[in-house]
Amino acid sequence: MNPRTMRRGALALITTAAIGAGALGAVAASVPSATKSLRNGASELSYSPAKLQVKIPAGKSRIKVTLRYRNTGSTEHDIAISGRGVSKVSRTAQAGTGTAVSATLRAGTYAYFCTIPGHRAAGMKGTLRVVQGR
Ligand SMILES: [Cu+2]
Repeated sequence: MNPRTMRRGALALITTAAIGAGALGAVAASVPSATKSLRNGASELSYSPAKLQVKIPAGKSRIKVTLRYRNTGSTEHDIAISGRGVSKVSRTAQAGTGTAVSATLRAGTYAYFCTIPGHRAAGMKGTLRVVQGR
C-alpha cells in the first residue's frame, strides 16, 4: 500500500469512528430495561432466586436492571447491587413490605445482597449475570 492510499484509509477510519460515536449517543438515549422480582428464600437470610440473569439486547451495550424485593421474612432487609464500579442500595423494607434498587449495567457478573449487618455473611446474597445478546 502506498503512503497516499494509507492516508485515505486513515481518514476513512476516523470518519467511521465519528459515525460510531454518534450511534453510541443514540444508544445512551434509549437504554433497555429489565425487572426481576425477589423474595426471601427458604431461610430468612436468603433471597429467592439466588441467581439471576438478564440479557442486553443485541446492538445495545447496557441495560437498566431493577431488582424488586418483597420482604416475606420477619425482620427488616434491603437489597444492594454491586460490581464493576456500580454500588446501589435500596431503602430498607420492613417485614411484609417491598423495596427496589435499579442500576444501569454492562455485561458482567454482579452481586446482590442485604446490607443489614451480618445478613450477607449469613447467606442473604445472590449473583446477577448480565450477558450480551447477539
Ligand atoms: Cu437482610
